[in-house]
Amino acid sequence: MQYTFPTTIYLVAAAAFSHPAWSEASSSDDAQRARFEHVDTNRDGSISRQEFRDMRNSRFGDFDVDESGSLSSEEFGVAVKGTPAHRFRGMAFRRADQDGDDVISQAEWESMPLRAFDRLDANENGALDHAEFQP
Ligand SMILES: [Ca+2]
Ligand SMILES: [Ca+2]
Ligand SMILES: [Ca+2]
Repeated sequence: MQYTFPTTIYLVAAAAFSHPAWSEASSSDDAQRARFEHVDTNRDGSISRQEFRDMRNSRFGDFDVDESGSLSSEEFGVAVKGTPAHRFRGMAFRRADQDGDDVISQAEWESMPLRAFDRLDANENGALDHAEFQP
């Protein structure tokens, strides 16, 4: 099953961008700039790997709708709804659930690979500029 793992986890990570909180983002430059500045917490004009990770980690609470401290398969399904990952949500869930207790803990969520960052970092300098950050 290894062959589908990277793509699936990337899709799951990318799903973090499609949360309704940002869904009103139009294609306007202002909306794009606002998204970028939301993630660029130290305002240095680039998004570091850590800033990207912090952004993704902060989404956990949004997806944990029953505030149980973990994501059920249903919550995970909602988190990836409307994204290509939804089709593979069962496998993606089992991959992320490292200890096999049928929920995704915050630690498990935060340990998922940052494949979305790696894909967006076109020049591989470990940071995303405005052109690279196009969620
Ligand atoms: Ca920054
Ligand atoms: Ca939950
Ligand atoms: Ca688990």
